[in-house]
Amino acid sequence: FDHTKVTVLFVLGGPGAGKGTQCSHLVEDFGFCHLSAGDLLRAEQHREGSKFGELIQTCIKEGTIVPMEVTVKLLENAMAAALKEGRSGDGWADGRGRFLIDGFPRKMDQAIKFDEEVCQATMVLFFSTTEQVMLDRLLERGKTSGREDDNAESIKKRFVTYKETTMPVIQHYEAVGKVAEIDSSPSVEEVHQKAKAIVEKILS
Ligand code: UP5
Ligand code: MG
Repeated sequence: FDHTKVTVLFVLGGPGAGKGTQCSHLVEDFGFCHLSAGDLLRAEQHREGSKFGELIQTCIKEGTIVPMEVTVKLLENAMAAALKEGRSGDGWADGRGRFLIDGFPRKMDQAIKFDEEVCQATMVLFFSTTEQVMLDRLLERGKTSGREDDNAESIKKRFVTYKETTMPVIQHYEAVGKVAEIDSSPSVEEVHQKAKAIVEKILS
């Protein structure tokens, strides 16, 4: 696809910060195509014939990062498919699209590869809150989510990876003025209103 015709916002934040929830609202507001790297990996994990099923399962349970080639390819394919099938955001046509890429890049090598091979993101929406808030949300969700990583042991490991590996990515984008930080501790609706105002500005 024509990489100059797409607008990409990365959506980052710790495990359970509310990335997916806020993305759904922003899709309604602005007609983004929402792609969650974690969701794409989980779909690939369960796809019949996938070579990566076991690898992905282990990484997700251990809270480590799946090798970037796998994730970047899945994202690129999903973007291409969305553009081709006209799912690249409401009212978008002729190869244009706007994407919310959720939970990615969470390691520096992914950021560099995506920059070079796919396109440069316009901004990073950074949903931040405390570990306690994230823990409470994930344990609550874990009662019904069926996610293999929504348990106390995996959550602890996800927090470590987030701090050691993903925070440097956020700092990298901060240094080039591309981070909009949003406190995601308040209610879903409050966070949504703040996020909406920020995205309005970015797109204008
Ligand atoms: N909730 C949300 N907002 C709330 C609010 N304001 N007030 C009260 N409750 C709120 O929300 C989590 C829960 O909190 C929900 O129950 C929600 O209702 C409630 P959600 O919106 O799902 O949060 P999100 O930030 O999306 O949490 P998620 O668990 O999806 O984040 P992770 O970043 O941990 O998970 P992801 O799916 O992105 O990645 C999973 C794993 O995949 C990673 O650990 C890694 O192993 C692997 N991965 C890679 O290897 N590479 C990648 O590039 C990406 C992922
Ligand atoms: Mg999510």
